[in-house]
Amino acid sequence: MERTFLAIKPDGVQRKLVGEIIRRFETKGFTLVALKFMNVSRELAQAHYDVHRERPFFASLIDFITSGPVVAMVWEGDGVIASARKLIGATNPLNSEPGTIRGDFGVNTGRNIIHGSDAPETAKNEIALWFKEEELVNWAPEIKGWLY
Ligand code: FUP
Repeated sequence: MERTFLAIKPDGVQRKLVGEIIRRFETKGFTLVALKFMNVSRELAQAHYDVHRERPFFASLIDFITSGPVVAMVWEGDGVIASARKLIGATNPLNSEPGTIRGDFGVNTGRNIIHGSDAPETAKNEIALWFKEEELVNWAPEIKGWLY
């Protein structure tokens, strides 16, 4: 079963959107595999955003993600990587549709509430970067037979 890494960023936490965001993934039908509320070290932030290291916004990206606690999560389900990206909405808030998390709650490209892995390889790497193997909870909700 496919897994993805999601993180509610400091703005999502400060704006009390944690419950609302988790609700969207639960009600869609995905299964929570791991969750922790944590401060992000600069080392972890830099490793997470390594692909953006040469970009002009890299320093502000690191400052932002380390500015307050985040909710790091792993979710599981059929097609969860692409589906989560759809539920999250486009990076540029001008392109994020109403009904998506960014479309409903965000107006700023930098402060865009939530991160979601963009592909299977990234998901695998991000889950391994943020979580230890023993923090991933293997379980199957009883409702699963009604979804898939
Ligand atoms: P996303 O996958 O939608 O989170 O977006 P990216 O991986 O392309 O970008 C990662 C983060 O960099 C975004 F959350 C916001 C930030 N960013 C900027 O601040 N400016 C840009 O021009 C592009 C991205």
